[in-house]
Amino acid sequence: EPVIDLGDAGDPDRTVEAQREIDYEMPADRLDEQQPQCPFGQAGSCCDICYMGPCRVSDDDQYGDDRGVCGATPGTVVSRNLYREIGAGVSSHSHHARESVELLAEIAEEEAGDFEIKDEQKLRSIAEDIGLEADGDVNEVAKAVADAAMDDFGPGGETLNWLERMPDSQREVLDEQGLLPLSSVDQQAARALAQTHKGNDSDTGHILKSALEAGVADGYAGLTMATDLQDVIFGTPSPTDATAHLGVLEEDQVNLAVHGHSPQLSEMVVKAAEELEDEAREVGADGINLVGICCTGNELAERHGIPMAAHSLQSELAVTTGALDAMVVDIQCIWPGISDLIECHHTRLITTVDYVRMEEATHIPFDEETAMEDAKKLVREAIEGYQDRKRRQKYEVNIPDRTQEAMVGFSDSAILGVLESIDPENPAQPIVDAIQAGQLRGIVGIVGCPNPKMREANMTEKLIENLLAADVLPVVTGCIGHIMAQGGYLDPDRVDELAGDGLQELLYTLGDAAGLDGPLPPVLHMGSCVDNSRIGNVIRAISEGSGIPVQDLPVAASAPELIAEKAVSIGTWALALGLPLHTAPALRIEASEVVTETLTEDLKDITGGYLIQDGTPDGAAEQLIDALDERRAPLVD
Ligand code: BF8
Repeated sequence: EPVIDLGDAGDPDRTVEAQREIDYEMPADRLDEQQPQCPFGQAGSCCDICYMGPCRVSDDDQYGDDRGVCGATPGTVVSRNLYREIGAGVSSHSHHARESVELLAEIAEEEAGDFEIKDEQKLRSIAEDIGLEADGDVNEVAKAVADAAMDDFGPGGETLNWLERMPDSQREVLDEQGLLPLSSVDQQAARALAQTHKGNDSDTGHILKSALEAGVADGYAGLTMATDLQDVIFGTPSPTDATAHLGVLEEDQVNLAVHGHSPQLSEMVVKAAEELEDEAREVGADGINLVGICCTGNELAERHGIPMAAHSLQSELAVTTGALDAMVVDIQCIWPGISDLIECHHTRLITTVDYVRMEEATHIPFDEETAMEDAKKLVREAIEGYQDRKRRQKYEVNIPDRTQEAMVGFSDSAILGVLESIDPENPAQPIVDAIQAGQLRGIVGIVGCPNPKMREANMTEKLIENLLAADVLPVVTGCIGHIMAQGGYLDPDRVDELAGDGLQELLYTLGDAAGLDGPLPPVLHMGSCVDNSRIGNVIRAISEGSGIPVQDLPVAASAPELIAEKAVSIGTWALALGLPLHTAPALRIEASEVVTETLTEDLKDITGGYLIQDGTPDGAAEQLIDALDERRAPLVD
């Protein structure tokens, strides 16, 4: 009997239940131990930015008094807390983007011998889009693009160069509203801390305005820049098949998981694993089984069809299988709990980035100049880990018998390519036609994380089933991509069962145009969390191709199992882009009536976007569908 009982393919996700059933302390156990969680924190009313506090400041007596010791109002405290979350998100994403910028600059100078430019066409189209010379020597174009990108981290011009990647109509809206971000994304991130320091900005509206600007900066000098340059260097994904769930681990192979977010590292590990296959065989393994966890899993699946072993909430479960010989991590979403498990498992945990260390991990720096050499060290750790496992036979190997096939890799260019094959003149037209014909009620980008608070109720799956039945097309990224893959929602064979009649017709038409033997899958996997930019690019193409401003399109966003500060900044970008945004759990704004009113109502007249909070799949689906219907009605009349 497997210790980790994840049920059979097609069953609801049992991640949380399975965690409770095994002996090690898991996220689900720790969540239980944390109950009841602090209501002041959840309402956003806790202010701990100075040592006269912590204060509890709220419009509602239940969550605190009406002023902090310094006189801060609930609006000040709540907006400041929110802005700090967004600041952390923009810092993370822009830092991620910057690594790709530096790598592209090195490639252009021929100083990164293990890397090359894979998608020259994309490089040239980005150059053209941001107003650079797009013809000529590829290295010169790459250098100009890298310089323009790096400019977005320095003093720069009036605003970010990467804002050219934004839909025109919405950039104008933001410009009119004075909501364009600062010219340096680093400055934008630093300002989130400076502005919210004790005794600086206490004007709630002004703080929220800055928070929105930070969200825009994240969307372009974070997400979009990262995806853009990653595609240039590693190739732009196209639809491909991948297998998901922990059952992808193989008892008789060297199991190596790459976990984090940087394709720089994972792509080099792919090559190193291929090269060292013989070394693995020499020690008796049947080969090297490279698998991906969380967003790295999405990146590797969309470009190579590499198995998607686990989302971030399952990363500890992956270790407890006893089959994982090494887990190599880079940045973001690496749960510290993994470190505890390493003490009693043979798995080698290896950190690679200077600012991400873990107590039980070995640190092997990954450097772009010595990339292949470093990647080989990482793979050899896994091979040694495998030998430990076979030598000691101390821990039982329990690989859950659960895998699921998935079609992944619907990049923006793949989707637009399919639409272009239907209407070469205007790829937006087939979508507008489908909306007007009632086949398509709208599109919802469902993004983000697997939160144990919502996971047990299968929040994402149920929300998505509701949307599909109502002819709404869900497009997904991040760990939601894993949830969908594991649940069989990325399987074209399930279109008839899951999608409403109109959406079925559309998916068959699109599948035909894509040259598939059947429909597109009911849910489109668009990549990692930075690949939310792909959703932004599709929205831009539809808006500019149809002449319909973004805020009038039946398009919305949802983070149904929000965890990370990064997800909050992505959501803020969606609000600035003019989209209705749903989150669950609710953003921490309840303690301030002004902030709640601004984000759920007033923002409609500023950016066109607004916030929807609902913790139930039925309620969330209903509100999202209402939001889409409201936008669709004028287009259909
Ligand atoms: O950036 S979905 S848990 S892995 S934050 Fe993290 Fe959330 Fe997963 Fe990717 Ni995104």
